[in-house]
Amino acid sequence: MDTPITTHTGLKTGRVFKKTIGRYWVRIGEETVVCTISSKLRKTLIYPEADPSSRRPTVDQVADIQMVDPVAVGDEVRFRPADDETGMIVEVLERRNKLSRRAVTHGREKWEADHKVLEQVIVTNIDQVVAVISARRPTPSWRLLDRYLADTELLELPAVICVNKVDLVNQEQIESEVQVYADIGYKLVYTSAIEGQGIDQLRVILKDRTSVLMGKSGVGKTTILNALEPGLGLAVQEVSDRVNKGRHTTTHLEMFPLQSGGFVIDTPGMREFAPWRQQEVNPAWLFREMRPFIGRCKFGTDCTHSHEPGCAIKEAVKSGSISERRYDSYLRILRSSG
Ligand SMILES: Nc1nc2c(ncn2[C@@H]2O[C@H](COP(=O)(O)OP(=O)(O)O)[C@@H](O)[C@H]2O)c(=O)[nH]1
Ligand SMILES: [Mg+2]
Ligand SMILES: [Zn+2]
Repeated sequence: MDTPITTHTGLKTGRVFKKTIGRYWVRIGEETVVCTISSKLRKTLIYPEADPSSRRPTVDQVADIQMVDPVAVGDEVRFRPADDETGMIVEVLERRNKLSRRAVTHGREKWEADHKVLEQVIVTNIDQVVAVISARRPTPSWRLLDRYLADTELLELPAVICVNKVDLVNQEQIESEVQVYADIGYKLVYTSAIEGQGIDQLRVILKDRTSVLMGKSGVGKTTILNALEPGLGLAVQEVSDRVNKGRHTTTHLEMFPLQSGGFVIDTPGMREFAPWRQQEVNPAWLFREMRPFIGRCKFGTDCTHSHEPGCAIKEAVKSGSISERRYDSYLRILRSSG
């Protein structure tokens, strides 16, 4: 990212919103420029952790370029425009954040051992996560929602919970079920993608931001996008069909520009994307209502809040100030990250 560029004259800055192997669609204002990347950028960034003197790229490594592509969807890039709506990316600007997962290695153990674990960047420079659940059909999976929220806390991003299909339920009832999330400070929006309720409110939330939609299949993400902007959901559907067939799946995720400004990214098939370096974070920190209690247990910061005596978090669960359902989700995440 700190590659010095000889001259910035004639360079433009835009946002990568879509890519295939070796081609990048860059949005600049209302325009789209299809770019390649400079070989210098490619060489600089493919092996970021490697000691440059210790190895030379082999054919095998080059074949895996798409896994460690230096340019990700969401990146702000500087490119040199040609005169025919194409260009060449010469620099990736510093990323504000990124949604990553551990890369699939396709059984190339030797390669993996050489490089330790590879990070597969899915999308960068995100402003918020919209966790979509449906009030019914399918009934809400609180555990999954809590996982999305924990993943979002890991990214230090704001999360909005979108409760869709409210036309199928008594709204008071679903509101009381999700009240716990409002109590701990998450923003909630109730929508019916079919009847149009809440869609204007959601549009305001998405405007001028880069939003990642998370939610299991069937909750209505595609329908919501269609309600926001006719045709958008359709485009997303095509991408997810492609994604489900592809081998290097998630690298092909696409950000969709919204007419009112901003981008939205659907994440089909990403129920558990095993966020990068989750193990280094104290899982209790990812449950925002637990934060005030961290360090107050008998065993201080060594407490895992699971079996230890004198645990401030378990006491808070007992007294009702932390929801049992949330605590249960915490235990699951604790065990899976152990
Ligand atoms: N009743 C009702 N059905 C909805 C609503 N939103 C989506 N659906 C239906 O739920 C099903 C799944 O929707 P889809 O958008 O494909 O979900 P996705 O997998 O999250 O993209 C479809 O049959 C939709 O018509 C809604 O607000 N109310
Ligand atoms: Mg869909
Ligand atoms: Zn504890």
